[in-house]
Amino acid sequence: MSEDLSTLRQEIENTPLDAEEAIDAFRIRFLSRKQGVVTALMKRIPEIAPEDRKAYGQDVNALKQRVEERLEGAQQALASGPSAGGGRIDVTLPGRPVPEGSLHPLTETMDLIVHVFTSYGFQIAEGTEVEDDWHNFTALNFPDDHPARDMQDTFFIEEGKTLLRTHTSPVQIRVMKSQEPPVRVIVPGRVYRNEAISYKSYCLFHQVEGLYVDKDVTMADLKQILHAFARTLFGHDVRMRFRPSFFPFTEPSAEVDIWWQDPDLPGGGRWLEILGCGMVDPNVLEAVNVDPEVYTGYAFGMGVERIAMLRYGIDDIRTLYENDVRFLKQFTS
Ligand code: 2U9
Repeated sequence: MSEDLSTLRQEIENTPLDAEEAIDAFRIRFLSRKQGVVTALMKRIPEIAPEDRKAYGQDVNALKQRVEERLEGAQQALASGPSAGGGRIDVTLPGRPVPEGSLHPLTETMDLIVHVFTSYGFQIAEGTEVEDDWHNFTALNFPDDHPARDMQDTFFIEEGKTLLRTHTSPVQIRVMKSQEPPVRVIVPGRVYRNEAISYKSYCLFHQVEGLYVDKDVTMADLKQILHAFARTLFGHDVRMRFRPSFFPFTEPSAEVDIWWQDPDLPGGGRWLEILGCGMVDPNVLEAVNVDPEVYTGYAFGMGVERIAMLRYGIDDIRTLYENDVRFLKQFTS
């Protein structure tokens, strides 16, 4: 008698006990004094190593108890259920647990960010991860000697020609080339940067960028939409500030910080950067044949990892890429 206890446990749980014959067969198989499975397992006790004997005995007892519970439940169901029809279900049994999966924290965060903007009328646009230099840099007003164009910062497939996109902005360039304003798109996707790997940076990450180009789009529109976004992600009372900054593709440019309350910090908290934004630089509009005298636009961009790390209190970006189930299980909703 060498049947593995967990196989037996499964058999005990899964055997249908919906008829007299099935119940009898089940009782004989497990509890018969002479050749029952439980008796055989008990007889094995002397062969078990002394240090394992106690645990083994407890396991066998638990197994026996489960057999008895199932028999009792099945008999009750048979006695109380309708006699016609044959198939009876023991509704007194606890349900079998179904292992539950969950969304990766990055997927969950990305979906939430995209949802905020689609609910304001943004269309989702996506593109390829391999791009050319013109769409990734030139059209976005990067000067020829900008450090991002360096091999140190960008993964080139063919130097100066094809590359792994360093941001999702080339997608907006392609959208603007293919459709007249108004353009209102949100662009989620994976991007690559040739950076030293550490707790705060990885060679790939995810961005969500947005672009709105139309007549009379102003910085006030940008502030309104980003405030709505911050409220959804960080709570209705979120405090935010716009801090002047610089990007080649926007003018003026700003970085947005939120107030992170933490009683352990001097001052009760600190400002944390969550995204960058600005009004689309006229040079960028010209590159895609949109007249900057007629149209204006705002744009913003954020790193999804950064937002997910803030929301969940994750302190090392690499944990988002290791797929350690013990880490991921914490995000089961
Ligand atoms: C077009 C025109 C303008 C997208 C923008 C940012 C500001 C920004 C960073 C946030 C953290 C990149 O992931 S990060 O390192 N992004 O600060 N991105 S404005 O501007 C555009 C995009 C497309 C045609």
